[in-house]
Amino acid sequence: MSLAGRALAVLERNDMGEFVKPSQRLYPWQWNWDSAFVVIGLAHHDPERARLEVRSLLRGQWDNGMIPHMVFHPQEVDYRPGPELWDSKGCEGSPEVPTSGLIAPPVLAIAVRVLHETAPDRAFLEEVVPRLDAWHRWFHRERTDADSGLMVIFHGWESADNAPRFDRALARIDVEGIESIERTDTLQIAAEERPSDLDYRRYVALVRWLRAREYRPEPPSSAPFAYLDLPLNSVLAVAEDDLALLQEETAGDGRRARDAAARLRTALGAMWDEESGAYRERDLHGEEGVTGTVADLFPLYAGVPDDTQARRLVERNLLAPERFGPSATAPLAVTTVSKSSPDFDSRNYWRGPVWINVNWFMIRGLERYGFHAEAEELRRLTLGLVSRSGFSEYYEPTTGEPLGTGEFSWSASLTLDLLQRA
Ligand code: 2M8
Repeated sequence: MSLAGRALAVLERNDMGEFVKPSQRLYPWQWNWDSAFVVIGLAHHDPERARLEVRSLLRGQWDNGMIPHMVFHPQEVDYRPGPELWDSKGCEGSPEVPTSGLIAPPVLAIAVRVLHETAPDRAFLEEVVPRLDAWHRWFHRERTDADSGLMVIFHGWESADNAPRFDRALARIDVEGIESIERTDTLQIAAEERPSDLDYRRYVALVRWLRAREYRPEPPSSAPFAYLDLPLNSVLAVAEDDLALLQEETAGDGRRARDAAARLRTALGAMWDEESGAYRERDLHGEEGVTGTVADLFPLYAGVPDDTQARRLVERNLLAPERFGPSATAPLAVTTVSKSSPDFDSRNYWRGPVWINVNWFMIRGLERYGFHAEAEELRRLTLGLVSRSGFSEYYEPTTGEPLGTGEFSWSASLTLDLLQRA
């Protein structure tokens, strides 16, 4: 079967009717950015199904505009922690369907733009664009850090779970009185490829603290974990551009979204670190610094660096063999943590392995700056990896061994998009 055929078969198997779950057993609910990635792949093959995916995710939207990172459509599944941890029903403005109270990088408007470009449908746009606008406005209202102008995240689950850049912020979280929860992930996946039990106790402690405030700590910097995350802010900048375009297509006014994108770019630009040739992140209760993780490179995707900075970022970091790029001993890229970092772990989740969504963002960033040969090389490497190792959740960078769960929807779906770019 062709690679596209195999990718579509994964999406079909994971299709629950109204939403595509990220994988068969490990992730049985609807996850926010996973669904957006699914829309990007399906846009090329089954736009009507892609529209249904957007609509079912929007069923989880709160009155205040938030689209949470998990939507618990009714079904009997064995997944912990599930809806009981979040207790969304008791929160003002929560929707009919139970949801989480956290968010994910807002890829949805980016996905709707791809869908619009492959299969325009004006009535659909008129239905969803105001909902996307409410979602983006929510960010600026609820999550802006007054000093930097960047959005704050309250939990690793809002970006890259157990990435080493969150270690210090997480270590501060008090787990007194928080029991170890019965996890379902480590029944399926080797413990050394997943976050630790202590991480999970901290995750739960944070959710309890946030739930006590209906997930709206005021100001955002008062949250125990308050972090200026570069991937989320970069994705939001691009999503605002894409929303502006969609608003203009529907005879709306794209000015708010365009201004927001420009403000985010300026704020991201201020995080440039000339010495490392990458961007700094900031823990609002800790230090500012280059983290040695792929997060430091995300502003490339959003078009933040000038051309000189972009070249430096690509040469010194993204494609540098000793850092994130392919090397003789670790030919698979992009690693999620620099191979020169003491925190690099080739097998553990967001602590080093290669992820297909990260490669997709980096390919788009390279294309944006005219690094066409480099983008093409990374695209080929990524397609070669999924051809050989299947649509896994993540991959070991020295061997390409598939890690985490298999038959992972976003790896399949983004493959479909990468195949379109030949
Ligand atoms: C992972 O997150 C879940 C919790 O939400 C987990 O660790 O079990 C992350 O990779 C997240 O980014 C992703 O959306 C989710 C489903 O694929 O899994």
